Amino acid sequence: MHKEEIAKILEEMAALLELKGENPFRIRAYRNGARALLNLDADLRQLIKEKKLTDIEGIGDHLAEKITELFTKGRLAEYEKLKKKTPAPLSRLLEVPGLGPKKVRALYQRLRIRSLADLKKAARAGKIAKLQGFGKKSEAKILEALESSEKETRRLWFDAMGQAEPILKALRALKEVQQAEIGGSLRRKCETIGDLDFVASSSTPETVMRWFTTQPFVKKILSTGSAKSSVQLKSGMQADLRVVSDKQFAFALYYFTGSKEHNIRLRTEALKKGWSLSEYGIEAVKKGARLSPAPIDSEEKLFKLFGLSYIPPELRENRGEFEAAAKHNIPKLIEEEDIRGAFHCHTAASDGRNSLKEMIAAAAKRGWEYIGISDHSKSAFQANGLSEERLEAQIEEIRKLSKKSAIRVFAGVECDILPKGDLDVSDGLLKKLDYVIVSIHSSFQQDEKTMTKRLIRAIEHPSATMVGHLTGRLLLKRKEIALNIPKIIDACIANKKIIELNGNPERLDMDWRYWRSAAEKGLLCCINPDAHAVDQLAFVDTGVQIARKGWLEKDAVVNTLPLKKIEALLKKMHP
Ligand code: DGT
Ligand code: CA
Ligand code: CA
Ligand code: ZN
Repeated sequence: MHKEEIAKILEEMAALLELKGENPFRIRAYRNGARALLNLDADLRQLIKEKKLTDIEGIGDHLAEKITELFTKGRLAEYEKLKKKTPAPLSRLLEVPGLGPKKVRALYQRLRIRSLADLKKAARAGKIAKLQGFGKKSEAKILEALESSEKETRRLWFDAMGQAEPILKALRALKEVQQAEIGGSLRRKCETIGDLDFVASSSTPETVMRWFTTQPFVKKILSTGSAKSSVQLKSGMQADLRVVSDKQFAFALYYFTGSKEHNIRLRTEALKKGWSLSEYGIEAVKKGARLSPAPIDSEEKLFKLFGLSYIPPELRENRGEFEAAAKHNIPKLIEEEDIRGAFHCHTAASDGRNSLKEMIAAAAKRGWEYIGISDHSKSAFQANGLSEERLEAQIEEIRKLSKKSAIRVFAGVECDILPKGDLDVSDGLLKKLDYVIVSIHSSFQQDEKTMTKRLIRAIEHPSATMVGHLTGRLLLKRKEIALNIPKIIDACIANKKIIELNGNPERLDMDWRYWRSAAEKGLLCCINPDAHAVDQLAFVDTGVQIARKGWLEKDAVVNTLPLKKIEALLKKMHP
C-alpha cells in the first residue's frame, strides 16, 4: 500500500473513532499521522525497514505500528473491526459534504438518523434546521448535496446498457448459470438508471457470486451473499445480482424488473385470490384458495395465471397496463425493424462530423429507404448554422445526390424558433424544402406562457412540419424549458403537425409519459436520431425503445411509412 492509501485509512480511522465518541487525543493522533504521511518526502519503505517511522513528527509508537501493518499487509485489523461495528449507512453519512463525524453523531443521537434516506426525510421535514449546531443554511446544504449526489450516480439508459451488456453476456457464458437476464429500470427502458440489476438462476449460487464479485469491472464489493450481491463498478455505478433456483427464475425476474408500483398491483391481485406472490414463487395461503400445479417457468405464464396478457417490461409502470392486459388490449409496440428512415440528421455543413455523402451512405447501409438532412439555420451560430445562400446551395446538392443515390434524400432544415415565435428562414426558402423541423435553441429562460405562445406560433407557420426536441432538456444536465405541453400537443393535432421523439440518449424528448394519450388523440410522431455523425444514426433505436415505453405502435410513427407514402404525406403537409 502506498502512503496516500495509508493516509486515507488513518483519516477514516479518525472519523470512525469520532463517530464512536472516542478519546479526542487518539482521534487527533490518527489525523496528525495521516497529514505527516502525506507531507513525507523520504521513502516510506526505507523508513519502515530501518524502524525510523517514529523520527517523523506526529508519528508515535502506536501509529508507527499501524502504518507498518498497513504497509506490509495491506490491511489493518483494528480498522476492519471498527468498520464492521459501525453500521455501513452511518459511515456513508460521512461522505455527505458538510457532515463531519461530530455532526453525524449528533444526528444519530438526537434524531436517530442512520442512513441517507433518514437524513433526507429529516431534512425535508425541517427537523435538522432545529438542531443545535445546524440551522436552516446547513439543512439546505445537506438537501442540495443529497440531491446532486443522486443525480451524479444515475446514468443515461444508453450508457448503463453499454455497461450491462458485456456483464450479461459473461454471466450467460458461465456453465453454472442456467438463465440470466437484466432486470430493473434498465429492462423497463427508463431514461435514466439508478443501478444495474441482474437476475440469474443456478444450482451453485456461491460460485456465481464469487465470479461476479471478483471480476475486473468491480471496484468495490458493497455486500455479498449466496442470494444477493452488490458491487460498485469501476464506472462508479452500482450493480446488483440475485441468484435463485431455476424454478424460481420467472418469479425473480418478474419481481426485480419492477417497477415497484407495478409489482404491488399484481401482489394485491394475488392476495385477493388467496395467493401469496413473491420473488421466489407463488402459493395458496387462504383456505379454499387453489393454484394449478403446472409449473410457471416464464413471465407469460405468470401473467396468464391472472388472466392477463403478457405485459412488456417497458409498460410496467402502473400506468394503465393492468387494465389493458385484462382486456387483452396490450398494444403491438413499434420495433426497430419498422423504421425506414429519419429526418433529423446534421452534416459537417453545420455542426455534424460527416459529409452529406457519408450520411447518405450510412443511412443506405442501415437499410433505410430515405433520409432527411436538417442542418441548423443561421441564428444557431454556435452550431455553425447555414446562411440562406448556403442552405439554398445545399438543397441543390441534395437534389443532385438524391438522384444518384440508392435511397431518397429529402431536403430539410432544423430551423430556429426566434424568441417571439418567428422562424429563422425566409418563407420563400422554406417553401423550397421538403420539410422543416422547428426547434428552440435560444432564450430558454422565458416563462411558460411566453414560451408556449412562442412555440404555438411556430407550429402554426404553414411551412413547419415537425417540432424538434420539444423541451430542450439534457437529461441529468439541463432542465426542460417551461412549457404547457398538453397545449402544444393540441396545437400540433389541430394544425396537423408532427412532434419528434428525439432519440439522442441525452434528450429522449418529448418525454415518454405524454405519448400514449397524445397518440390516442391523433398526434403523429417522428422518431429521429438527431445524428451529428454517421454512427449516431443508431440513436433512432434508442428512440424506438422510448417510443415503446410511451405505448406507441407503428401506425403512430411517420418514419415507418414506405417511401411512396412518406413522400405523399410530406407533399400534403408542405404543398
Ligand atoms: P433504479 O435502479 O432507481 O433506476 O430503479 P429500479 O426500478 O431498477 O429499482 P431498484 O434497483 O431499486 O429495484 C429493482 C426492482 O426490484 C424494482 O423495480 C422492483 C423491485 N423492488 C425493489 N424494492 C422493492 C420493494 O420494496 N417492493 C417491491 N414490490 N419491489 C421492489
Ligand atoms: Ca436498478
Ligand atoms: Ca437495484
Ligand atoms: Zn437541435
